[in-house]
Amino acid sequence: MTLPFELVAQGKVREVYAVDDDRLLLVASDRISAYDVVLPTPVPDKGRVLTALSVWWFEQLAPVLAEHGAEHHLLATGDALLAEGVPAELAGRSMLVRRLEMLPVECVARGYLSGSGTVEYQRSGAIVDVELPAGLVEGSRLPEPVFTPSTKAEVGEHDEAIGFAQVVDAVGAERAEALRALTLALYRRGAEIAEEAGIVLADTKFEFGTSPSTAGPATLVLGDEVLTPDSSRFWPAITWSPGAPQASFDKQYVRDWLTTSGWDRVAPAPELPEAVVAATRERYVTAYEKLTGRSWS
Ligand code: Q0Z
Repeated sequence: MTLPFELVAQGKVREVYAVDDDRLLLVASDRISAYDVVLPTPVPDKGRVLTALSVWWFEQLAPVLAEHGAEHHLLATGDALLAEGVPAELAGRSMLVRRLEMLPVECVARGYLSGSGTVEYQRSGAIVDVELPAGLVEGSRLPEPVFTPSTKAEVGEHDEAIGFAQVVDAVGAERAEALRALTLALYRRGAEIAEEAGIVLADTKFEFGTSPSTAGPATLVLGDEVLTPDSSRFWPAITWSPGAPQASFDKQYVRDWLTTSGWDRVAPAPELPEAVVAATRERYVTAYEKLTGRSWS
């Protein structure tokens, strides 16, 4: 699909276009990645479901943002974008957002130990400068959610965990404190809502910016996508069992099939069978329906 806008950033599964000086269009595709590789088979409706989920979360999190004197970047989505020249085929998986000056840190919150957090913990008993109690295992719930920021890696690289002092160096002490407090407050509210829906929100990554147009002291603005399975770890609460890697809410069928396929995890990945695609699509729809209490269609 060619858009009447300039492409300004491209991720593995989504793109950013410039609409004008003040606004961007974030377009989510139906592409899916597994083991860091984009698969050749799209998952129908993934882009629309994740966009709808992000939009819903922006609404849910608005009170938390307001308590902290912060805002979000979402301006419009769906059919409202047709008037801006967004083609109908893309409107449902697009968000029109305020163009921000993005802060150069990934704001990660973890309520459970997993992945690179577990690796760091096993090595040092901490995640960089955040000390954790002894005896935790992959999948453990942490006594309190923790702020474990990371650098923004270049495409193809992995984000690297940084200490709070590096956040201070990057954005200043006052803003670093505000980012930590806001990240943890947003995570706590998100995890509470997810828990009520039978989903463990193990961890998530937020990106913040500041708005060049906001008058007075710079306001923190929540950007990017929020609390989707692509920016977070979602686990089914019913199978949560610390001590081994947890089943992924959305990608478990894909990972299981790729493992049994004998693929060596070096690109290119094989095409997914229809049944795996259908089951995975269903998982995205189920996550949307459980969280929002709305029917997908
Ligand atoms: C976010 C990203 C994606 C690749 C740019 N409101 C904003 N203002 C300025 N910049 C951004 C945003 Cl959201 C911005 N990214 C991350 C998103 C594909 C990279 F969809 N890049």
